Amino acid sequence: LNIVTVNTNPYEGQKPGTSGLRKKVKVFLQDNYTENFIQSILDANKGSLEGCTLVVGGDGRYLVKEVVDKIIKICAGNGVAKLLIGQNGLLSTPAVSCIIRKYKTLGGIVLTASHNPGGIDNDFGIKFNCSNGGPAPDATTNHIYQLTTTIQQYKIVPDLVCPVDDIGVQTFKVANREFVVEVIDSVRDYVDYMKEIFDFPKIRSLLQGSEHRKPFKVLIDSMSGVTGPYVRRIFVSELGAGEDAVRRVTPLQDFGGAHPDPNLTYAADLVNEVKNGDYDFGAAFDGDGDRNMIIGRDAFFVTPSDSLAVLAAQLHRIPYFARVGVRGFARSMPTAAAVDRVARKLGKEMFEVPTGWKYFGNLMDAGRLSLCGEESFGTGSDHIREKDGVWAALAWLSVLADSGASVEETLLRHWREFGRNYFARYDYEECAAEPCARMMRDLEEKITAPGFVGSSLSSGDRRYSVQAADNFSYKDPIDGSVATGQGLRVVFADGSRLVLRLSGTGSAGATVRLYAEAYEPAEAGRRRCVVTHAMPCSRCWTSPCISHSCITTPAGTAPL
Ligand code: VG1
Ligand code: CO
Repeated sequence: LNIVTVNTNPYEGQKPGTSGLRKKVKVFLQDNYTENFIQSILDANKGSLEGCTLVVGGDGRYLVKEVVDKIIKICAGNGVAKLLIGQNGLLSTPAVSCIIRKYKTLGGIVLTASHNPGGIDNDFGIKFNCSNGGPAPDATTNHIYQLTTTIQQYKIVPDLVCPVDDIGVQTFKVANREFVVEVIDSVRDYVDYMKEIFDFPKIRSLLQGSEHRKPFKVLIDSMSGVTGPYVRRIFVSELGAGEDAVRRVTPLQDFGGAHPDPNLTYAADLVNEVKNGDYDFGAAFDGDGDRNMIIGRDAFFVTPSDSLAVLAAQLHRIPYFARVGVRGFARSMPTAAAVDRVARKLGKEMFEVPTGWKYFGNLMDAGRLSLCGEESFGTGSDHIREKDGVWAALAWLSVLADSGASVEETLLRHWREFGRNYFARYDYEECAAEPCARMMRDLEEKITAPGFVGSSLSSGDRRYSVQAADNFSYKDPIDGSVATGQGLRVVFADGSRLVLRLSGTGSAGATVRLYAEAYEPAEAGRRRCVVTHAMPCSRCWTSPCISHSCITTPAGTAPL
């Protein structure tokens, strides 16, 4: 087979954002658009390509299979020795990370726009992960971007035919060199790893119940994303949960027309089923399987920031951590600071990084970080270098199996011990970019002007005095790299915060995110009704609470 060099011209705007290059499918369909970006990824790795192995897979959305085919042909044209590809092009984001690490490959290419809708009129994305299994750091993505601005040609083997429907090894001769494509079982390596991390028999007996204990009923929702086969293998085959314990476990190119984002809005179906049915636990995952939502009986909602804090406090219940020990904790800057209180109590190091999982990798590689999370339904640990939805659900089930408590009891106990960080996020999507940028500049000027720090703001009967305000910047403690302009934050004396930033994952226009956090110490409990609270109710996550009449108790919230 021959390598063909094709002349091309650069496209503007191929700059990876928070998590890879995300655009509308139709943008990727332009002549050479996708080829240019793939070639630029490979060029950024020039010098390491010869003899290397790369992992390739995606979340099953529209265009994944076509782009897998392009990647195969362009990798063959650039001296890559071997590709490990998930069957049918399917690999969850955490599975890619797991496989890169297990087989010590040079990296991987993940095809996903995560929780964004799929289909010809919606989104697609391409992300490069490095040899540690994590999303490429800023230096690498900037390098890739630079290359896209000057690209003149790409190399491809147009006649190479390599179907990915069946597991097995295919060998090709490309310009006198051997090129190997191994199509692998999408779930096996990941499931094997989960069985090392968690005590599956213990979770199984929780779910099945015993003479003395009712079965613990779960409902797991894959939202027609890539986790379907993983969920089926783990929850049905391994943990014996039964077919009625899982929903939407067939990956669909358009996610059934839904928005595969596991939160109270887009996973409302699951929330209602758990609320109206006899379930002790519900979980949902996003399109590519790295996000998770956890709810308890009666759809008791666990905020991602609380989920991180609870797991941090109870990591000893998970065999992996009992074995390897617990190092520090971390969260992204907008994530509520509940976990910080756990770190303080346990005497662990605590890191606050910019939004995006790529900022956790160095700390993990340096052995300083065990558990981290983001308010955007991301939770994970140093078992891999991506956030991991299915892992988070298994972590929760491990904690509950060991403690014997329900989800709600677990949260109430946590708040009783640490107090509670109320949290809300508002998203303003597809706004015009220029006025948003101007607003951010104006606001930055206001909050950094002399006199703002030390002033006070009020809401209801509360006064908040401004302790600090800035545009967040982060210096990586391991390699010293600096990320600036990561979001405006106003920090109040009692630890409450307001954060405003522009999203880096949107495929069109600008998205503004406003995050609000207010801390209530445990002893402040009985002071007032959650209905009139500025922050949302723990059960319905709306403010004011519309479906529950809540009062605060020293423990948190309880129905009237
Ligand atoms: C969003 C979230 C961020 C997350 C990122 C990727 O980014 O806020 O916490 O890491 O998505 O998640 P942004 O820049 O739009 O706020 V995923 O599951 O889309 O890979
Ligand atoms: Co995702």
